[in-house]
Amino acid sequence: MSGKLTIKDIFKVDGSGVPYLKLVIYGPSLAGKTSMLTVYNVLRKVEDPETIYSSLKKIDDPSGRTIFYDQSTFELPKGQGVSVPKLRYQVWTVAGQKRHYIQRKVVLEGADGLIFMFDPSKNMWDDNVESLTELLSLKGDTLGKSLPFIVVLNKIDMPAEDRTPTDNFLDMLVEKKLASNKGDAYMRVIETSCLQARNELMTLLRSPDIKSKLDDYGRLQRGARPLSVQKVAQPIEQLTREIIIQRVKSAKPG
Ligand SMILES: Nc1nc2c(ncn2[C@@H]2O[C@H](COP(=O)(O)OP(=O)(O)O)[C@@H](O)[C@H]2O)c(=O)[nH]1
Ligand SMILES: [Mg+2]
Repeated sequence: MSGKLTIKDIFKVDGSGVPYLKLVIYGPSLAGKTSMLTVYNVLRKVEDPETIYSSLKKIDDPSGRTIFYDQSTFELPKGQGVSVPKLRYQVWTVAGQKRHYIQRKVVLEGADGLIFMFDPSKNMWDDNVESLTELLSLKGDTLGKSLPFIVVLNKIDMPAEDRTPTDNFLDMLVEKKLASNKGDAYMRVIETSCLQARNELMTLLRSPDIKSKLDDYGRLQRGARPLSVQKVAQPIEQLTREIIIQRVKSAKPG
């Protein structure tokens, strides 16, 4: 390759010729993957509806369990310090139940980045191990290397006595060679409560002084995100940034 690089040399393009990234949220059933994407969708809708290219599509059963995936596509908001003309990021979740292995494999295809979500509920330990082991068997060599990877520990709202301590998850990441030591593992982990985020976002939107949090166009200002909501948005936004930085760096000649 010679001459000037264009954005299309760096990213894949979708059906309409626009560069895009594919992010996949992986993890055991009931960890909160659908909840994370749902909260993020609502957040984008109230902060900047123009950044939603396609709104949330859920393929689930009547009880709300994902049977194939959830999917939504966003566009980077303008003027956030990202010097790419137009970039979409697709976010997918997998169906966590064991019997949906083939569906997970299909959803994983072409992923540019991965979010792995742990469920700290005590009875979920084996499911967490099994799901991470499965992901490693599918993407092992690349995870955290050529394939950017973020770990989410959800449900931190649960009482400590019902949860597996964070430390055990850090140990698991070291054991699985996804981190060189506990400190390194901790750097990759974001603790969230999708439940709390959803509740706090709804409460905020219904609060009597909501007008003071909106800009001139009626959009919720970014600084008004409750911390729990920021934590839920962080994995998706940080991963998107990491992928862009990695791609741009590795595309630079020399
Ligand atoms: N306590 C608690 N429950 C949660 C949280 N996130 C999701 N849930 C609940 O966990 C269940 C499964 O959530 P869902 O998003 O469908 O999980 P998925 O199977 O990973 O997509 C639902 O009943 C959610 O309300 C959380 O942060 N804390
Ligand atoms: Mg789901």
